[in-house]
Amino acid sequence: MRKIDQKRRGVLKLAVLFAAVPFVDVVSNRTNLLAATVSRFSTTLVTNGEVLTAAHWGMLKLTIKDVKIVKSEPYQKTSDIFNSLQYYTQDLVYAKDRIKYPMVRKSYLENPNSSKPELRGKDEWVRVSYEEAIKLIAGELKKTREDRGAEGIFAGSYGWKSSGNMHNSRVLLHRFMNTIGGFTGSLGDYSTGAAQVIMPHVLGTIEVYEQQTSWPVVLESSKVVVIWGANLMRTLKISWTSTDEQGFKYLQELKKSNKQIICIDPEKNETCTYLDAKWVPITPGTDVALMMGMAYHLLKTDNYDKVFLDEYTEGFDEFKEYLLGKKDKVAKDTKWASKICGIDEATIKELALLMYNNRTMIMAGWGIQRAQYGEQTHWMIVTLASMLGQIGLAGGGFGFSYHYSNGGVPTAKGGKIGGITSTITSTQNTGGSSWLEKTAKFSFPVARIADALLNPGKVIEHNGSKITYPDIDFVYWVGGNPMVHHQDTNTLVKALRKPKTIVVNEIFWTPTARMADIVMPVTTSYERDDITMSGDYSNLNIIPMKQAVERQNEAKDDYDIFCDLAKEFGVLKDYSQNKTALEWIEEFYLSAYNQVENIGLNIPKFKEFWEANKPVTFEVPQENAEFVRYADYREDPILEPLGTPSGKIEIFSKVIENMNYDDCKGHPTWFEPDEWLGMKNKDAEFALITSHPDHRLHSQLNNTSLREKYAVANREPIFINKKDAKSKGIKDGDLVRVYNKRGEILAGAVLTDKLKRGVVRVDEGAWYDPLERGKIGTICLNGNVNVLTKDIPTSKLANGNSSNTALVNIEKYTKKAKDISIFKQP
Ligand code: PGD
Repeated sequence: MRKIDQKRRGVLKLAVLFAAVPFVDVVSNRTNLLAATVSRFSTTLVTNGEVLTAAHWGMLKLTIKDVKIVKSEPYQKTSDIFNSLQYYTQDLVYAKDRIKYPMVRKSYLENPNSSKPELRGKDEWVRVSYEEAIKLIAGELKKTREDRGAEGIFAGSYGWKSSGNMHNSRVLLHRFMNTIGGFTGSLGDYSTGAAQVIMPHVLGTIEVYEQQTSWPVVLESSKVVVIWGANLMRTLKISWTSTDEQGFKYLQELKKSNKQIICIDPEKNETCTYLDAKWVPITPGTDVALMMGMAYHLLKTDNYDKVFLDEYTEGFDEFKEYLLGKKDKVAKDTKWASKICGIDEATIKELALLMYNNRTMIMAGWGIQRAQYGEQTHWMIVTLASMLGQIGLAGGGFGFSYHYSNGGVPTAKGGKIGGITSTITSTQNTGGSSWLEKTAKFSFPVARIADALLNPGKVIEHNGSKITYPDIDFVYWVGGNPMVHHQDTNTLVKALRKPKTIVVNEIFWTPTARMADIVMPVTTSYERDDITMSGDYSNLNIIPMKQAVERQNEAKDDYDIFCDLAKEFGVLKDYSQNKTALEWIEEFYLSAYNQVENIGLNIPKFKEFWEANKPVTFEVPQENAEFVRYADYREDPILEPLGTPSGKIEIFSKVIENMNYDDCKGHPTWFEPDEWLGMKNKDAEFALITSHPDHRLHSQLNNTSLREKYAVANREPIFINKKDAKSKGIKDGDLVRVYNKRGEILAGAVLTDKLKRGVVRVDEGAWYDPLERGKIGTICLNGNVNVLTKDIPTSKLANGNSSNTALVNIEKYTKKAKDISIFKQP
């Protein structure tokens, strides 16, 4: 194996890329907490100069002029790949649609007991004082708690919030709710809803959020790289903490390598184009059928690793029976597969043999499991990879996180900062996958929210157990935008009419804030102190996120709001531990400081770090650069068993089989989705894919001037194959009505030959802008794709979301369209 240049081994250094920042004309920062004690020292604002900060989209250098942000740019570059998200901080801070003051829906303010919930989304708003808003929230929360207990309060509050281990709004909300007696929360997430539940049965680990075989190993050892339903060029622009952009660097090296790169995808996406890879266009939702065709061919031609299957897997024989069609009389051969997935038999066979005969890394994305029966995709990838027999070998096997948060970037040796915790007794670091922590008293799968609100008392199956939906009457949402992120918006509007009270802490007048009864104005992360690390897997940098500008209008930090609510409940001391945000931040830093000291290295003391305006950067030890996932298991399956019942990779799972579900059997299975291109009696013509956007983080940044670079006819773009568009009389730039039985949206046409015929793409994340506010079924003027998607669970096993299982019709929109108004004050 190639050795990585490690000249800087064992030495920690402060990054010196950032020149000294002139902290002149300093304005003192007010500590806005009504209740917590004052910090020992406080941040001073820069009047003119530069401030380092961080967002999900990377480390940013902000230029401040007269105490205002005038410029935002990347702090450093790692490759030639452009990250469009990094230039719009000032648009966010000074956005026209900032929530300026606490606001209450008129009918709710008049009488919370009879508040006309059908007016949510269209009622007038009334400005109230901050103190009045706090009292109103606390009073109604107390009433619901007395009437219904913790079960009646939903604070699952899913969302990507902002970076920062202190102002982690969802955790702050959970901490508050736990301090006053608990709440109903949610299980899992929208990203990997299906895979994260099935993988523990198959591999004994969640797998999707684990470190990958390191990129240097892939570059050294893989001959073939198969990118299966992933678009790294887009998704590596962001990270759960803050992207270190090291993945871009490796992508650039992959481009320069002479490896054979294949992209299996309905679209020749940016990554496929950048890497000049071979594009294998596939019908959406049929990857399992393709993999089964490949598996069948390997089996029939005796090109599969029997030794690996015997030693490291469980239940291949049961799967083999199914593959050969012993029971259902359907052989999953290449002819069968080709008919379903739209890829010719020769290509299927060629792919299978290429992957068997060469060291192959399968880099799979998550969009393919965000579909009905999504559990099957990743299970089948593991099964196919087991037949190839390269799991645990350098550059072989599979990786489910190369496209996310820079998975595969070697982990640095240093310390991890702490983070605010969701209970006052826990001390765990909530920086990483904090949203997966089970902190609530009662929970249901996150994407069942509309179903749960609409059907209290309903019992659902979930991963071998039964869950009863609680009767929710109070919803508190922070740091998320369900009116954009949840499937089937019209059903969600109906569901959000059920609870008595909805409170939202938000920065902007998002579609979700507009559906609330009480809205609390929140600071952006540039108006408060915080701290984060970059690189969720690499742990490369600790970044100070010092307040850059004054809080705008009456915006408060979520921490302030929850401290003041905690005061109303008499639990402020427990909640805040009498600490200001900066004191917490210092403590989080100290946690890393101590870890670093324990391994004989050193980093600056907190004050020095905080005032230096530079990240602390850690070194990567050589052994981490050589990491091969599952090498230990391969080396010694007896001493290093997997966490499955058999200790092996479970191609057949007795546990799942015993659940007796009709939509998830004991081995990978092809299930025909409710809506797909190959179905009989289709009631719509095109398969809809809803990828993650290139120029947003979900819905974040849709309200900035970056939108002007991609909006078409001032709407979200719809990408249509040129021939399909011609058959519908649609031209580039036309306004298009996209519709199905669930709803309709307007979108702007972009014609392309990079999409498989019969497929259209509208990215998720455009803000819902209904023609008639608050009305169910009205057209969305801005093109929120979830108006069209299906709100069904992936299966009874995982209950993940099925956002890529939908058919739509398209037509040129010839009427005069109303202009969008969602990015203005309501
Ligand atoms: P964001 O746009 O990031 O989307 O859904 P998510 O709700 O996470 O929303 C975050 C919100 O938090 C923004 O409105 C932002 O203003 C607010 N916010 C930011 N910082 C703070 C803060 O400090 N305090 C408070 N109170 N608020 C803050 C994303 C979800 O969408 C995800 S993760 C996935 S993977 C799904 N993907 C798809 C998909 O592929 N296809 C479809 N059709 N639908 C999807 N939905 C899901």
